[in-house]
Amino acid sequence: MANLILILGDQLSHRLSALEGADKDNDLVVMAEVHSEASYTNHHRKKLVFIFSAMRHFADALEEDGWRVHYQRYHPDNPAQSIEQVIAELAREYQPERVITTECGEWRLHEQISRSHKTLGIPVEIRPDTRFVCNIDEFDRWAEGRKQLRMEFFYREMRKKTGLLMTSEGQPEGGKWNFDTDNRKKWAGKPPAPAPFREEPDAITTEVIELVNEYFSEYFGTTEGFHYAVTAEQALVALAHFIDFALPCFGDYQDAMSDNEDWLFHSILSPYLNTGLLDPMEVCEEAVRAWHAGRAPLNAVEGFVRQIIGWREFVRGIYWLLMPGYARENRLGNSRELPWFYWTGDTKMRCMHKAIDATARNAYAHHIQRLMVTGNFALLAGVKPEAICDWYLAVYIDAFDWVELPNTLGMVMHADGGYLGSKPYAASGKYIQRMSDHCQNCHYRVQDATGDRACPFNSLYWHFIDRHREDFANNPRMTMMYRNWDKQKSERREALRARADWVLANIETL
Ligand code: FAD
Ligand code: DLZ
Repeated sequence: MANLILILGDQLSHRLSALEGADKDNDLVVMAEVHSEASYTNHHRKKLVFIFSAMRHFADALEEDGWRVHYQRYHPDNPAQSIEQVIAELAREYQPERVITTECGEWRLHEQISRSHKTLGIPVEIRPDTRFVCNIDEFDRWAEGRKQLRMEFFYREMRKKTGLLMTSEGQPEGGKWNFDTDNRKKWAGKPPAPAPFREEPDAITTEVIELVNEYFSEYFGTTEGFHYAVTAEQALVALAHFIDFALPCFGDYQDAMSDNEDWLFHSILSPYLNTGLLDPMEVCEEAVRAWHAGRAPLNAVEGFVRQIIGWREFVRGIYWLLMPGYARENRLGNSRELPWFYWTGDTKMRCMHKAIDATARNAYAHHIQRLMVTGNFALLAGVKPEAICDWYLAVYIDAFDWVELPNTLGMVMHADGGYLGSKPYAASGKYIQRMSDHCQNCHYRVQDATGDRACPFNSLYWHFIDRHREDFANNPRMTMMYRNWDKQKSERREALRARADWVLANIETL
């Protein structure tokens, strides 16, 4: 045999760089469901079902395409419990010339794979991941020498590079790079939000659901109602579903939240993009085609394209630029443990309950719930970055370290000092009231900041501003907040501090 080709659970693409130029007759593709990957965090059970089922479908597709595949199914008694052990066993058995793989999406595993040639005694070739628009070296070059890294400027480069939404004169379509100011409408039930795309479990997925129920019964969430796509063909139908039914309103209601709609007008494509079932360029090109055909407005299509070639690529660049030190950042000095209700949803704060409950049922919550509800609360309460990062890594079907960490540690927790935003996304209950209908059904009163029933976000917001004066008072984008805080009467400030202290001391009872 010539080579072992290692394909990881989030590398399910026939165009994967590790497969380029490979020899179907002599090389052996290796895929493995292993305990070490399934247990490094309290993965949502739907995430485990999704990954294992998509891996099994992909292995079958490779075999149909003529590849030789060694596939290890999960069992707690398998002798090889990690990727390294699986490769070591096969290397002993087949004596290949080398191992070929594609850059992986986690520093932890990247370290293991890059060191493995020492124990294996054969070369391990790690190829660039060409599924991204911007490769790691290109991002490093873009970042070099810049005082500040701002997504907006990076995004413009990616628009020019890809030609997406660019005129033939090299200008942005519609005369503007960014239509975000049009994208902040509250949603009041109309137009109705489309039902999400559903793929009913086939025999492979059903078998995996049984496996996860048997061996991962203690893990977060539920396998019930699993409806995600698990093949590239199904993911393309999910993309078409989004373009037809949700994209036209994606922009308008991008920041909205609802008490009774889990998905609103979001695409629910991140699981497929992150595992290779969909290609980011094909997704963006399909959205742009919809705009050309008059099926979706420019503010929606530009907003959607920006999330993918802007934010998604930017956070990956930041991750590989700053790891491994990045994961240890805690510039705001937080020390609080994660409140237990993040795992149970058992809280009287309606917005938090709704976001966590949707997360437990679906392994999904949309961006504004992640950023402005569960994230905002953790920021205001001063939760330790590593604790909240581990929660986000566990509970979402689309969570992989390269994308989860910068979003949580950077965008939400501002623990990196501001790569993902020039000011923290801290907000009081007023923001949640403006963008949702949660507050009208809440135990707490959003109009109050002090008193027993006052919305906890309100006093916590001022507590955050107050306790981080040294960190933010000189930030021009925060001047107004400090002015507002300082001009309140001292008795009012004391009452707000006292309420926040009570909230923090009794956080588990909220
Ligand atoms: P849509 O709203 O339909 O957006 C379209 C696509 O844009 C997404 O599928 C995604 O690929 C991309 N995108 C949008 N925003 C971002 C972003 N900030 N960073 C990277 N890509 C983005 N996204 C993940 O894919 N995995 C994660 O583990 C993850 N963790 C997050 C943690 C926190 C605290 C926050 C605030 C955001 C996180 N995000 C993560 C980003 C974003 O919330 C999800 O990509 C999005 O909610 C996925 O749902 P969707 O496909 O319906 O997205
Ligand atoms: C997330 C995950 C899980 C749950 N299980 C596996 C697995 O059994 N085998 C595998 O190859 N990959 C798995 N993954 C994905 C990896 O943990 C890791 O996040 C990515 O491969 C990083 O690129």
